[in-house]
Amino acid sequence: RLELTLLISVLFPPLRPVHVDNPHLNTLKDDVLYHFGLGTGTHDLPAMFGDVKFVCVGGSPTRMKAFIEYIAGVLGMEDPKSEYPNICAGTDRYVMYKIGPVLSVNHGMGVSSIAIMLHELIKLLHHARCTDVTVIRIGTSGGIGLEPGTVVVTKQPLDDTFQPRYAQVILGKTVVRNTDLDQSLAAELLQCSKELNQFQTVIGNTMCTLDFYEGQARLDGAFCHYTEKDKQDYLSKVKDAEICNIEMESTVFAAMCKMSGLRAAVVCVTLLDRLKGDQLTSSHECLVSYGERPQILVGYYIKKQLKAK
Ligand code: R2B
Ligand code: URA
Repeated sequence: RLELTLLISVLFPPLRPVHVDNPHLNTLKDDVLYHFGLGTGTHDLPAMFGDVKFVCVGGSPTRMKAFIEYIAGVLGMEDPKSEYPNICAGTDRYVMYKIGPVLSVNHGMGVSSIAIMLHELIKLLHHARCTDVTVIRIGTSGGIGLEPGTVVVTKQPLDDTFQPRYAQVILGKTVVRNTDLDQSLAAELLQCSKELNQFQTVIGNTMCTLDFYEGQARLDGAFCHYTEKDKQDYLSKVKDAEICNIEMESTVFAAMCKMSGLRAAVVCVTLLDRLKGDQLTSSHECLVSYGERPQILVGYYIKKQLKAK
């Protein structure tokens, strides 16, 4: 009997819903997703989004539009008119595109911007009754001792004191949340990069900061009250913490995906080596082509997953 139960659970794994954990939502007649320009009273969310299985998020609106066009090609689902309407056209805060089971959303820069987007994204997926959703952040970052253009799959997001946590003040008290990501998903992405064999990919810790300049030990902001040596000492500690790259969203991204039961990963390309400098001096074309690497890796992963079904 036990064997039969096991067999059934392997053949028909239970569907994983998207959790919201907020009793107050039940008291709302309609839920307005203000920054998306969507809502349960105005849009049929299950019809619009019920089939979503992969959500890719990234900072820039242009990159997330380019991603949906790229993924349409990878999956052979190009629109003959090549038109991919922005689902969030009713607002200019975020953009959202969909092709088949793939949703592409931008999140702006920094933890506060991505947190607002994720509250509404998680509610959207919940209202749409989506199941078994994987969310991947495809982004850019500063590398630590890596050749620019290297892709980093995050093992553990750390805060700027190298702790695996996301701390937020709620009702005047600091609430600390865990930043664990899905390790099997990270391993699958690394395996995909080996199969692709197009660019260097590593797995390592990612440090998330609140600022691009002083928060990332840069010497080129409007203010800087430390020396070059102070900066190098700090970056040596960053390296000792096995941090491969620095960006600005991974901790809250991991924390919120974990709380809602979403399988999540962070895949960021490094645009420069922070041990060698602060300014982004590579050409625009070079930076754009680096920015395509996480898209290529995640596109390959999604195609592989859909083929296996
Ligand atoms: C990476 O790049 C942006 C800053 O330039 C920020 O959103 C991040 O995490
Ligand atoms: N994004 C960051 O947050 N830091 C960098 O150095 C580059 C991109």
